Amino acid sequence: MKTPVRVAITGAAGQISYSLIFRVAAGDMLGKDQPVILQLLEIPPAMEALQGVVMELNDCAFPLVHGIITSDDPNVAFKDADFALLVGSRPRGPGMERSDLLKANGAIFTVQGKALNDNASKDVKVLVVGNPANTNCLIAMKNAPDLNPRNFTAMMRLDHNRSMSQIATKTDSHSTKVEKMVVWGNHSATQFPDIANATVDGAPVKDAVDNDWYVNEFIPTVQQRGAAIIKARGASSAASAASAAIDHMRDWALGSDGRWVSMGVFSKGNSYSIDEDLIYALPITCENGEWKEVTGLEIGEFQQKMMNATEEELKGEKEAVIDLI
Ligand code: NAX
Repeated sequence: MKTPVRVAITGAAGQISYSLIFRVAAGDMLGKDQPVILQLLEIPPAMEALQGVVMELNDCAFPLVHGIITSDDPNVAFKDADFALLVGSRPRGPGMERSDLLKANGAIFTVQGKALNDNASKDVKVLVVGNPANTNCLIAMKNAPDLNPRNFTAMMRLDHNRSMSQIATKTDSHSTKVEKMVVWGNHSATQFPDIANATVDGAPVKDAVDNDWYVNEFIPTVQQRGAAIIKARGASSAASAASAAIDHMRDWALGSDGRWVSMGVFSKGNSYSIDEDLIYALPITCENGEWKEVTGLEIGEFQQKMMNATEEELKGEKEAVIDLI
């Protein structure tokens, strides 16, 4: 049996975590042979609800769970963490401007960045899910100067998975047959799901679908999918977001087997002329616990325009929190 690893999850009493924690505990993220110690963070008003989650976790008698720690102190929850999934964040309240939301979350992620810096394993793998995920990730990263910036990533995998599913349905194939999909930029409505390199059953997707569908249906459907789910379900994506977080961390930790995935990563040194001080989603492969940018892709005029738009939004978000980073 392997030595247990420590997995910290924030927003642990929230709806995404209600799917996520149980899948981590079942071994879906790190493998069926990897024991875990769960370190769950919440804010004081949600600690009672979190105790209910812990009771259910205990009732599952998961063989891989070797300990459960709960806390409302990030210094406790991140102690020696090998993995940190930052799910908890402040939702947008009535009348709240986007800049207010950025600032309210900024306050959370400065504290959590410092707590990771001071307490987590130096190799901690951090995934930020809580929105605005890319900018929250940038804030956490900047507040953790002793950790490698490459340890910090933002979740774009839900957008990536949504794209693959839409293509599979359109081409009457299966999502496992879709490869080399890229979602660039911000996890927001400016994200750019790009099929220029994508293949389905080994053949170019752009030959299998018409350009009008791609530009006027596919891209807006993926960009607006979160809103469509809220409209249908009366609540935001939860199980699919948890599943994407599992996919992201599993591939990062255990490798993507040469498959391209989309991850929001620190843009320093990127090969696509993107501003070097953002968390921007790029095409990535993972091997030996490291992520690597897919380089050398040709960027056409339409792609450049779409990539610039999402970059501009990220620059604007960064400006709104500049005093926190
Ligand atoms: P919920 O409101 O159900 O849960 C959030 C939990 O976080 C609450 O229990 C709250 O008490 C806790 N929390 C708030 N501040 C905290 C802090 N400082 N420390 C620890 N816990 C804290 O939201 P849920 O539906 O679970 O969504 C969580 C976040 O994921 C939201 O910001 C949401 O917008 C974001 N999403 C991100 C996605 C992505 O692809 N990156 C997709 C899904 C989701 O929309």
